[in-house]
Amino acid sequence: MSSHVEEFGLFIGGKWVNPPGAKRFETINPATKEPLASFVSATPADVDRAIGAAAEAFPAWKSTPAPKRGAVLLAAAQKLTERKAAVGQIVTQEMGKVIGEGLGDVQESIDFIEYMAGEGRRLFGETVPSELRRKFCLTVRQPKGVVACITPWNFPTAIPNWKIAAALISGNTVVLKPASNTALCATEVVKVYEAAGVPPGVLNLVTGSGSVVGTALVEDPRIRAVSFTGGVDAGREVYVRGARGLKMVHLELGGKNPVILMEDADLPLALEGVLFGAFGTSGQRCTATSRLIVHEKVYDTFLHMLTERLSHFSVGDPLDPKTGMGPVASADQEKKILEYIEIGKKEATLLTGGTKLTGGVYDRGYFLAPTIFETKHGSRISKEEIFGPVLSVIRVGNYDEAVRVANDVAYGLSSSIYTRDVNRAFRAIEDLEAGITYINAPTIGAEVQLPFGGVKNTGNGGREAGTAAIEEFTEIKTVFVDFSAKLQKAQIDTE
Ligand code: UN1
Repeated sequence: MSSHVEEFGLFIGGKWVNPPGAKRFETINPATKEPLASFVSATPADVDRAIGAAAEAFPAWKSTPAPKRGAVLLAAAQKLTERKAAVGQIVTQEMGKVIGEGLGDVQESIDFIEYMAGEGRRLFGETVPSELRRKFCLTVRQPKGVVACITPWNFPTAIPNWKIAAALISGNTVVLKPASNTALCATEVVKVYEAAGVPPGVLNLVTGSGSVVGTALVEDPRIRAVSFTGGVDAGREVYVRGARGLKMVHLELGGKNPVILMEDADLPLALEGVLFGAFGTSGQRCTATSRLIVHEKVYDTFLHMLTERLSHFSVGDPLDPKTGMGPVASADQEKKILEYIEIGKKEATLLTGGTKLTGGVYDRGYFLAPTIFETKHGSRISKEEIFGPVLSVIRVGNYDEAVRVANDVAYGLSSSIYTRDVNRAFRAIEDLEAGITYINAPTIGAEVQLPFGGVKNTGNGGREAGTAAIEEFTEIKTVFVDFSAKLQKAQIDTE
């Protein structure tokens, strides 16, 4: 392991700490395989300290007026705005998404933190009439306590911020466990909150493996809620472990998101959308367009347009603003995607791509060609989440078949239809089994002020972002105020 990279510690109780003798790991730039920075592999004892710090900080943070908590968040949004260019570059260097998307990741963080800062002056409850006289009924929101946020590498600043900002505005204290391969992005995020004046212990960072750090967090009785974004297998494990402790577990898992292209679609518009949806972030979004379901009347024309356009699609240095697609995020990702490509070659027809790119800059990083397969619905590549730049194209004869194919997968995060027929567009909103439906736009690009999440194996029924984020991180307290000065009995005093 090289020793020339900067070494970062854990953030516990408002201090950066380097536990003596700690094991360390490095993150690397997937475009060059150069090491970027070094981090602590936290132990269960470190996790214990971080949860202890969060528990200690909880009462004071809970009793801080929500608008004051909002002011701290607004300061964090401002600090991150000042650092947008630098952090965007770190996102691109550590995760590999092209620089426009790296900056977009940071902007999505800023947008959400600002949005949640405003929630500090809302956090609405309800007032509800009583069945009795001189009795007042209302609900108030209270924080859950110490919450664990376990976050993935594909949106290495945005997803941690979706969770942190919503948890903090609601009055919880947080222990963040980010994906190991984007630990520098997470460290940058935490530094922004530190600079904004978040009190010690309110936000803590523990880096290290899911099996050690994640497990210790999920199993600790002081953790009242776990918010997890990642793969289905890890999510199921978190859910089961959390269930034993009767914790609220919020899961955001996979997707196999379809774009349906009808015979009346605006094809040039759809072409741009499908390319962005399928190959943006090298296909490594939960919302990525991984299936293209095309009406037979426009099938040949559109496939020709797609393959022609891809022949001059630029893959390369993600820091170059002209690059269309960067590397995939890691050696593990590359291996898994190449395995799926081999499966695809056996069960489907490869239209374009299907290889690791070699020569020049490609030899230094994890670069794959944007890949398109023509396949029958039901093949593994048409149903399993690949999380890479691999698009499965499926031919259908009519709208009903398109919807049947779209819905016949285990996931239901995002979905899209391109059509000029307004009736059909509204039918699709009703018919598509997904948490998100786009009309005449690809499956990616959700905005922070709306709920985000999905149905079926995409999650367990919750939503992030929008005001739904507040639901995720608060308990509702129901309050009855009887000002009649006598005992009134609900359901019994009936006149
Ligand atoms: C994800 O891939 O987990 O809608 C999040 C989008 C982004 C967020 C994606 N705003 O594509």
